[in-house]
Amino acid sequence: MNYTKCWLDYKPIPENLRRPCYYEPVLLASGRVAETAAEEYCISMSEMLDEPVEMRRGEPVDEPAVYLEVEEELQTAETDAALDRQTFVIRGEEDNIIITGKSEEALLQGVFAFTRMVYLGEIDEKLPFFCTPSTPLRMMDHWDDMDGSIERGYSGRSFFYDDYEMMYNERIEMYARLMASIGTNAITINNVNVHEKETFLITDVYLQQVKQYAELFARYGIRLYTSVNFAAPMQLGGLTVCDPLDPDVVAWWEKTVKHVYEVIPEFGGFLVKADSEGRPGPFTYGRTHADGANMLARALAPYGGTLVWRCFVYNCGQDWRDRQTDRARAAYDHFMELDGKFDDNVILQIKNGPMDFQVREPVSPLFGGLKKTNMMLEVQIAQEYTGQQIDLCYLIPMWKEVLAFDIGGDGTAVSHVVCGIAGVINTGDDENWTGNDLAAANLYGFGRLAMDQTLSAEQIANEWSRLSLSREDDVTDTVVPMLCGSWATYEKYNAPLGIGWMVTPHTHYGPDIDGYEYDRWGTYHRADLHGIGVDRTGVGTGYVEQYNEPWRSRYADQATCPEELLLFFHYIPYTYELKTGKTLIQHIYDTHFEGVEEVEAMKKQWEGLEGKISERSFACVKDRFARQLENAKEWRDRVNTYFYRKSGIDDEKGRTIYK
Ligand code: GCW
Repeated sequence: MNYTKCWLDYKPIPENLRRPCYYEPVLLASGRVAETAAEEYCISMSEMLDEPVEMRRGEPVDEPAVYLEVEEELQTAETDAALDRQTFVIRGEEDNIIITGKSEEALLQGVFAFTRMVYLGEIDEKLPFFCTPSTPLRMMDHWDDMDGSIERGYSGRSFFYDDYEMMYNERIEMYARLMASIGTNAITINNVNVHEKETFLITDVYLQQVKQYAELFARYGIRLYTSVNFAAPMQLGGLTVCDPLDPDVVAWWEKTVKHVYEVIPEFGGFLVKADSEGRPGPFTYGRTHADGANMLARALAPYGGTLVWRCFVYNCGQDWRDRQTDRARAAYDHFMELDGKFDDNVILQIKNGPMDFQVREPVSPLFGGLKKTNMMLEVQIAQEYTGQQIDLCYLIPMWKEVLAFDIGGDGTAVSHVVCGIAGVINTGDDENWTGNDLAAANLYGFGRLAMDQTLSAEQIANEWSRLSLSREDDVTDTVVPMLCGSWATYEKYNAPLGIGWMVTPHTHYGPDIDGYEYDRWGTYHRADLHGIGVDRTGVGTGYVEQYNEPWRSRYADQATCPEELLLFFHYIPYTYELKTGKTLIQHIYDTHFEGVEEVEAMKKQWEGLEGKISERSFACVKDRFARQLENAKEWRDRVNTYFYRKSGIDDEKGRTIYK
């Protein structure tokens, strides 16, 4: 086996955590997913109890037992039907434990929750345990291409594809288990940039292999989606247009979708990137994104399919001289006027921020604007701009901030307005799945947070560390604070105060302060000899006006704008005094020196774990920290030198800045 089991690598548990009932599981339900629940129970408990555990079926027994059951009539207070079906309960009854799901899928989630609690020694404290997931749709988006590469992948090659073939092996099965164990219920198996060969995924060229994946995923309660090429009718169907209102185009999609469902009745639906970064879309024909999305949604609707449509639509051919066009405005400007025009089975997938997965961005105002449209949040588990799984950057605190953000300005948080969360996944065929072992905490945490948004970032880090690295307190005590502080550290040595970018063009790892400054991507910092930042107030690009109050006014005023976003919203002189009493330039110098010191400290702490965790994990992360330190130094020195040269202002503390 050339891959690890991540957080499912259960070891024997101490005697005091064992109960007689664990040895006698009884399945009182039937069906494909219920069988998976039984299987998962036996795999995990056999490892924990260090002896084979076998499932009984059908009848209650006299001895203490763990019962796995499905009760469709289970009473809950949930009003959302999709969520209600996903509810499970784990409770003790005399010497028995009963895991009840409202559906087979919910039972499976109950079993994963139960085995985790057993391993973590939480049964006494947590039972009875009721769970209705925080959001109904919890999706992983793969940016895997069929040649075997992964766009923005930092942990090897695709384990789905090699040289335009779909692979099927034990690793794919392990993958399905890992995904289900953290609550995933939808997976998009190919990149949103759908290239030539991938366009055929929904045709007989690949459908039998896609079906194999779909059936595997279905056993784990997961629905399979594919990204589709909006121009497929032209590429595959020989049509001259892909105009969403053209009857031949409509008919082509209807026929294609019908066939997909004939082969794969449980197919989830499509994910679409249209009119974005060179992808085809409805704009070519003067149609709206609602026209495009609804056309596909109507083809899917008869079969219960869902159409997920991305809002990452902006002008990527901008002139840097143009100060009025603002990429940050684009999603809102394109989609607000379409509110209420999308069919019920369309979900708009909106990136957390208005730009592109930077280390710090405000929350996308679209979440506070759209009122009559289904929305889901898109975050990037893959660390494209946050260290590429070389640097440690635990993103759960960021995602929690986004979900909790009062986007309505009236107490309506992002979490209240979305019906799902999608994560651009960070896996590849590396032995440890995620390149850096610690990057798996983001994958695990994404799933856990999507299931239960009441969990804190610390709780999730703690669970992950104990499940994946070691149950010993000294490991947890080192790893949890390290994870939880790593986003702040990364931010310190990167682009300052929300301005973003400053990365090496195209690869996006390492600093290049002006790398995108004169480019076409709309990502400018506008630094000159006096100051830096983009004026997005009413006198600037007007972006602030997309927010509800109080944010609009708060962001518009330098005095009330949260300082971590100051340069995102304002052009600020280097001598401007921040709330800490430091000038902006001194803040830039200080944070960049501190960032490197913090990486040095993490590296040292990690080295103290030698012998306490697996040698493989230890060596992997040790190597990553060494590379992170190099990267952090490069950021520090380039950023500090750049701003020294622009401003001519010395560091108050006289530290080394290369002049
Ligand atoms: O962040 C950018 C990436 C592209 C990606 C795009 C998107 C899949 O650099 O690689 O394309 O976002 O989200 O569509």
